[in-house]
Amino acid sequence: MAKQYDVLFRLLLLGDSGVGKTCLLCRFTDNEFHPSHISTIGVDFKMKTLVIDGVKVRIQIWDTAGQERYQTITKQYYRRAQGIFLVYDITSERSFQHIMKWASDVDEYAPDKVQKILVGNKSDDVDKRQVATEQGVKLAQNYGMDFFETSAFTNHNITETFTRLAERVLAANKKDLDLLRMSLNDELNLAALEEEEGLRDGAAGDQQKQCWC
Ligand SMILES: Nc1nc2c(ncn2[C@@H]2O[C@H](COP(=O)(O)OP(=O)(O)OP(=O)(O)O)[C@@H](O)[C@H]2O)c(=O)[nH]1
Ligand SMILES: [Mg+2]
Repeated sequence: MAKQYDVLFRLLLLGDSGVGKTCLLCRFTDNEFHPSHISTIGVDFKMKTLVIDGVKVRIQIWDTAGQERYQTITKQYYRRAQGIFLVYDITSERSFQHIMKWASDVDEYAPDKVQKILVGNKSDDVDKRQVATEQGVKLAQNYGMDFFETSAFTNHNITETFTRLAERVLAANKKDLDLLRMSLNDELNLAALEEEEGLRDGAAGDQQKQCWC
């Protein structure tokens, strides 16, 4: 099977319900925007490949539910994340205050090496702004994170934000890249094997399985 990427990273979108996590992801992967809010249930993911410094980076972006009742499920995904978007809504002071809570959950459940980025979404909605850009800048500085204000609606800073986090993750994992490549190969080999077995089983149809021993 031809290798279509060099490395695979898992990124996680976190933040209160309604801040625009799903819209950010849809804009980034499909260049679409949905004006209605349909709360995400549990978790879902989308994939995209970026080329960073000549490395083909496949990113699997997990979109989580901001609603509290799903957070037990969400926390199970922290452990496997290499990068995390902490998203608030610039028109919601409350969602900004809650970033502290999300960040402390990340400290508790995610690997130490996880890379984080702060995102203030809905930058287009200037009339309803409750969180000044400087507040975002300051919070990000306190946490040692990069910071972007974005708009899934106008496509402002979307590619920049996703690319920056992927770059950070790649840099943080540079030393382990060979190991990751190996595990990726394992995954691909396993997938190819499963595919092959599936085909073989399919081809066998109703025939009785033969013993190879
Ligand atoms: N003006 C504006 N509205 C946005 C933007 N991003 C999202 N929205 C709107 O905000 C609402 C919530 O967006 P979602 O992406 O569903 O929010 P979410 O964070 O995924 O919410 P949960 O799945 O419940 O956690 C929707 O009505 C979107 O249309 C943006 O950049 N600008
Ligand atoms: Mg959602």
